[in-house]
Amino acid sequence: MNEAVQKFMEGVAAKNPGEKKFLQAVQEVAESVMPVIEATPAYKKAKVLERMVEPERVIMFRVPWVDDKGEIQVNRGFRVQMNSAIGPYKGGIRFNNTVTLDVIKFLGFEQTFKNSLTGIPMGGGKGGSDFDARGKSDGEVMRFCQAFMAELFRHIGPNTDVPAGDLGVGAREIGYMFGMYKKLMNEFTGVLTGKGLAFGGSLIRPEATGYGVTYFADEVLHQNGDSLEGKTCVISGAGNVGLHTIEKINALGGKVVGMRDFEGAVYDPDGITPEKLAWLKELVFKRTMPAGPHGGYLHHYAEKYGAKLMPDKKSWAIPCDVALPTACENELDLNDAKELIKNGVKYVIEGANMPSTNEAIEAFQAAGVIITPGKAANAGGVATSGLEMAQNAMHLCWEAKEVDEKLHGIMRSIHKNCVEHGRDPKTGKINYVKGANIAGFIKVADAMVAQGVV
Ligand code: 2IT
Repeated sequence: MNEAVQKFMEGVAAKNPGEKKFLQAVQEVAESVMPVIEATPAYKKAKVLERMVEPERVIMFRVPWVDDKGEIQVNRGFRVQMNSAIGPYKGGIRFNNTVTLDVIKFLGFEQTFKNSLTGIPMGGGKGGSDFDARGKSDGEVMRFCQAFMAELFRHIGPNTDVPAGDLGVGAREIGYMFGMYKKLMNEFTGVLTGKGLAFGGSLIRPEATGYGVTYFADEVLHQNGDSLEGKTCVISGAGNVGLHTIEKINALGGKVVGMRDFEGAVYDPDGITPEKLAWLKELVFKRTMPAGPHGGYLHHYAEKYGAKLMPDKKSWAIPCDVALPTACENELDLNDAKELIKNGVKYVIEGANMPSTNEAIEAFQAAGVIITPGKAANAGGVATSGLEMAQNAMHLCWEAKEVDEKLHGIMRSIHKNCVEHGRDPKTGKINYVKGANIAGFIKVADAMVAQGVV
């Protein structure tokens, strides 16, 4: 770590004790942007990075609700409004038992740079709760969402802060939260994205993150004179991002042979074909349908299609050309990186937020493996949320083709931006981590300088 970064990180660590994930996210960005700050007196004088690591506002609240047995449950709610320099706060809501203030702060920090990269005017924010929908009835999920919104509604709005989904928050949860917001405010506005199509949602929003990840992968491979055609790919989380990534990889001629859920990995050397994927989507998405528990888990897939079940294994044990982490932060550590490198991986395209540890990133880069960060590669989700906001503001709906083309164009432009800011002038090699951080940073920093000390 260079001296300026080290000094800066000591200050951030002292102010945010124990917030390991937030510090990890900040360090990765600080290492990339410190040289830019040192070379730009206006950024240095305005203390842009010192301000960026301090959320504009943190809201933490009690969420009491009554379960099916009549017992009172108490969860904790969060909304971190990180940075509004370039637009209203924008970012998802995560419902998962791993959610803490540290997690929401790291996600809000990442979101600020990601949203900047999309080119759409959106600031950074993130929210969530330690509530976990697994094992809860539909009525319980609804009552929890209503209780969560009964506090959150006073802090958000279509021009203030526009939440969306993340882990554990899909169409069902967004619907219940939107209903409560509308009731409390007596106002029908695009205050959330990822809404149902019948009430202001955008076509392609459910598919957008996974499609965007694949469009980005396609650009990266082309930049290297390569293509997805015939490539062996492995994802991790088989959720909304993962399943739509498989769909688009199939469409572009690649083959996905591995994925995982919390029970372990599944290896299907023949590939998850469009037919198998259709069945798998039913299995996974039925789990979050209203009216009771349905659906199943990956072991059902393994049983049905004769794939190899690898209990307690990560998908990184499966040999591949392209690895696409699509689950959650720090799901790919140094040991996983070593195994992937040993097995000949060429590209790591991050579909999740901060899935690789900083040590894993260093190992990939040292081995000449191209790694592209989530804040660039998975930005298609929030970009399409931005397109949903635009449609809501105009009170109209675009056709799927139009949204998809816009998404594709945005992913191309993010890639171009990463290449421009990540290319080493001496070797010509592209460091996508550096490129994404610098490109995302400059826009926010310029806006902060222009707006004075606020
Ligand atoms: O991590 C992300 O970019 C999201 N969860 C989507 C955020 C959004 O506002 O669509």
